[in-house]
Amino acid sequence: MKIVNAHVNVTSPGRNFVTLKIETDEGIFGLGDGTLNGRELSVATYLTQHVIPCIIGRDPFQTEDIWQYLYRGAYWRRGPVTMSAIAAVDVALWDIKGKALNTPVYNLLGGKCRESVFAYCHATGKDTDHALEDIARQKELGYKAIRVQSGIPGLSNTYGIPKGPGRYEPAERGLPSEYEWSTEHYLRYIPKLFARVREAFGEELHLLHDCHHRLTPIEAGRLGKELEPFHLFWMEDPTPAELQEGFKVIREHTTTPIAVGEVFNSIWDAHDLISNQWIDYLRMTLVHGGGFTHLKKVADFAALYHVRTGFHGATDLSPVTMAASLHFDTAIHNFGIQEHMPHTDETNAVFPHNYDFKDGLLFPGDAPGLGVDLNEALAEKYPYQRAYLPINRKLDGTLCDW
Ligand code: EZ4
Ligand code: CO
Repeated sequence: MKIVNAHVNVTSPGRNFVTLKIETDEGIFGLGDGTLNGRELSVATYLTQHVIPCIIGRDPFQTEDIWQYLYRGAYWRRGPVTMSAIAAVDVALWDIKGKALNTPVYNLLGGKCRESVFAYCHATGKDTDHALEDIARQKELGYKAIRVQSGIPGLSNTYGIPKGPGRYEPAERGLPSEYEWSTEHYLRYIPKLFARVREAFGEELHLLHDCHHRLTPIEAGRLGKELEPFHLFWMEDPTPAELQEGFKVIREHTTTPIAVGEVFNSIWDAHDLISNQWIDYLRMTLVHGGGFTHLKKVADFAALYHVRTGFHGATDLSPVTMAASLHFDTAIHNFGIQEHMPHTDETNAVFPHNYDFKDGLLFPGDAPGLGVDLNEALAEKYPYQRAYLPINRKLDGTLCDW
């Protein structure tokens, strides 16, 4: 089998998505996601101008060699644009393999380690009462694990908290808006929030929390320690991870489990975090982490150190990545949990898929390949629109970490 054609689709059914479609001489095609929030067109151009011409004529079954060719052959290694582009190719090739062999991709990765994928969702509110109401709503939908975020008293707006009614989407159209941040206000409030949550919902519900990289290691240590009585499933992205040994400081101060890595794109972002056992869950995901071929190696390495996966699953990862993630989650031994932020109806119509949600669990479906398609005629009705994540400033105007 040979790759005969490939093209990039950019569409915006509510938010932007970049999808690579690879076609073969046997009429089988595969899909890969290359969406990079706020930098979508750079991946689209990288693929169209620099990658697609190099893969035409190759055997789509050679996923390892093509991965190495794109990673080592480019000279410039790593980085979110490069690794998202490589991921788009890699995931599309595994989709082709599955379809050619008439089997779901999870069977190619190791087969079923479990029947379903444990998922967590988001509950948010502008204050504690509204957060509690949203938790109740999410529980009704069947979720047994819920990430809880809330507006912070004293701050007029906070990232992750919807400004109005309707479905929340982190990327906002137009140029980046600006939000407020104060670590002092935040650290005073969050332990009280979780005390109220446990009081209202008891011990059984799994609770998660995302710090969005805003704390220093010692501040994260303090927060983790104060949250210990509430037994969180994890505390996410406590501090930016460029300095991996920063997590040693956090670890020395708290037993609250730590998750990090939604912005990672290579094992070299996580090597020290994993091998020193400074984290419990790795959030690096297929689309930004080089696809199945790289993530499988990363997950196997993490398994040696008792680190489990907790893939990023926000709406900026397309249904192609959600499908791919569910195959991966199903097939690896050290799966931990999968983030689930459902896409809009418009997005689901552009990407018809076989995966399913029921009672807090996700199911990859049994269709050959990934089990996800792209309705290109419908996608055309939603042209790209500039959109960015907001930026965050401290009350004195200093720009925050993300
Ligand atoms: O900020 O997906 O854990 N989930 C998150 C998300 C991210 C967005 C950024 O692209 O932190 O809300
Ligand atoms: Co996060």
